[in-house]
Amino acid sequence: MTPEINQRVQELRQLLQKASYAYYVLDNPTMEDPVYDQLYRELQDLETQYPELIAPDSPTQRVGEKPASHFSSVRHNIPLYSLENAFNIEEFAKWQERWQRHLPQDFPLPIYVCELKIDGSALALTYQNGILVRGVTRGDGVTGEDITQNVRTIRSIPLRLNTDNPQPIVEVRGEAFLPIEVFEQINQERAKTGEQLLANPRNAAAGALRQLDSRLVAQRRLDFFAYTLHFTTEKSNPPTPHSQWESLKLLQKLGFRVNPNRQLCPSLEDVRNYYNNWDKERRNLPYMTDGVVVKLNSIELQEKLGFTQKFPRWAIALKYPAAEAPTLVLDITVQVGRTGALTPVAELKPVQLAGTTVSRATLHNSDRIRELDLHIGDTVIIRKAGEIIPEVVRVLPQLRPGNTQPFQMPAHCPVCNSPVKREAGEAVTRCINSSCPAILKGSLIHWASRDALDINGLGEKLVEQLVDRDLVKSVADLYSLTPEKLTALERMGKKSAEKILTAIAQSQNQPWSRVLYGLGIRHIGSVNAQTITQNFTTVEQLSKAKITEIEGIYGIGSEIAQSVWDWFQVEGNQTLIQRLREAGLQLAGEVKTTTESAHQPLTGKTFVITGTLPTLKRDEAKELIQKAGGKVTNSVSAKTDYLVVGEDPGSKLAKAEALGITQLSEETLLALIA
Ligand code: 0OX
Repeated sequence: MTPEINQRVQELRQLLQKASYAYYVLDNPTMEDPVYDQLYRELQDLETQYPELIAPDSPTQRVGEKPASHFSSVRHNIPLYSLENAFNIEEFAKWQERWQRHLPQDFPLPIYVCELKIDGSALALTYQNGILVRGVTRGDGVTGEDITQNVRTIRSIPLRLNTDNPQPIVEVRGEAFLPIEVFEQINQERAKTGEQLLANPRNAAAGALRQLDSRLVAQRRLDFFAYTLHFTTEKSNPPTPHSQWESLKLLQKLGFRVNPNRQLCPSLEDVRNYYNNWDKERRNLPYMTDGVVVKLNSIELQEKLGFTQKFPRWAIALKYPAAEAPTLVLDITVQVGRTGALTPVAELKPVQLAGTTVSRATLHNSDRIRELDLHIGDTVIIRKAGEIIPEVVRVLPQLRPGNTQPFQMPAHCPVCNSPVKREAGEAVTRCINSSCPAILKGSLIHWASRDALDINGLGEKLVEQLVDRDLVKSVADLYSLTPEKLTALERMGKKSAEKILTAIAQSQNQPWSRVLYGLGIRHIGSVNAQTITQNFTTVEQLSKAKITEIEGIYGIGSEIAQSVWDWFQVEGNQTLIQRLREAGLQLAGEVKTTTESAHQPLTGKTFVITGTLPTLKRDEAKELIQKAGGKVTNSVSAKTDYLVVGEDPGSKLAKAEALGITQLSEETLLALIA
């Protein structure tokens, strides 16, 4: 290993760290994804070649290679206190009077800092000489679980603090959380692949953090807001903050994401306004909050007031009441999904909850009903879990009428009446009759969905009719529908029938990855389908592949591989593939694009240069690009991959912006071809 290689590794780390910080913490990306990926791969290759260069703060070290066997229980460096709760401003005023008694009577009212109370999982992070060395769950506040490997996967947590004067030990606290959008995506994906839905973002985040396999944690895309900063050992010139407000600013400087919706509030009136305002506004936030945290700003005052047995005297959680309401369970019905999973649903007496009328709530599965001890006729408390899916929280047994019976999951499918099955170790009961109309309807809707074959107009109502009238018994039958068959249906004119048949015919051009996703194989979401089809470019290859070969694909685990393999073993599925082939669907095609450029970093890429570059002359830049396998042209078009931008760029920049073409600085260009 030469000093040049070492220097290159350091340079790559710095570039990637800077880009990652801009993307995950500042929400202001400075580097395009393909550029990031290429630099990342270069760093990875160098670290594979020279393992002695691997360092714990390298961006490549966020995800562990293999799962942990367990988490150790460790003692917190500083205990994590919980917060006293107030549920309205009057309770807050009483708390204010209480802490004021600890101070002289004429003590002026100090300033508060109001922060949003993020509804996630508290984490304690330890940085030693600026490097993240430990991440621990709250636990009981004195000891927690060491989940360092999982914490490292959270991109907005820096692996190295952004400072030239790292203190020996820095302790940072904050809240890890799952953005609502990610939570919803995960649940949509789970619904499609027949997995149990996650109850709410908080549980989903806590569950993810306790996964032993950090590769799975990384897939959850957790985020983190920091709110407490401690220096436990002091070196010369520790940048000791004097207030919570300064701490938050310093945390941000050190590289953490700090919630921007904080506010200094000099009076109780200001706190009241903040609390009331965010009760409405929080519904527009991309993450869950369950209240606000009010803290005394002055650290000196915080130290003076200290702690009770359980809580700091200088902070309080001013919570919003949970969206809960009592109602009556009129019935429990059972739905059958595309995968045959039977989901019990509570049919409720309609009730207002957080602005909407709720008349149904999921009961997940029979275990959950047993846990709740729920009978039809019970009065229950329902909650909008994470304000997203209504669920039954508990039963009020004192209100149970006489003569009710515990609910029994049916032994037969409520749709096709064939016997149902519950696999050992699984919570889900399934209908295993593959020609069950409920399964068929679900499969057709999935086949037509946007990320699958994207057949416009083939919605729930039409699918109902097609299946109920025996016009369609498999997705392959869609391709032999005729205008006559369709116009015989309710509310179907000649024009609509033509439109639908055209949409069905167009789906024959959809790529092989979408067809694979559309087949609805368990655990195969659209991302997995793309990964698999990049590696198995024809259905023949995939149907003949061994489990180990499927598992060998990066990002595809054993459960997924098993599921694909199982699917192709079923004779009926082989027949389906044959029929889809005859119908003209794409069952081959996607090729990995990265292999062709393996030896030359810019092979296949077209560049345009505009403006004056800081160090290179135009011709020099052109030559460098060409030597690295790239092509340089004079004008921007849809075929341009990158625009290299210098000072005073010409009209090419506007055109590239309009076409959404990736822009590069000279620095990034050089990094790409180095
Ligand atoms: C939150 C949150 C939680 C620090 C000392 C007592 C409470 N969930 O967003 N805790 C704290 O502060 C701790 N701040 C927050 N913003």
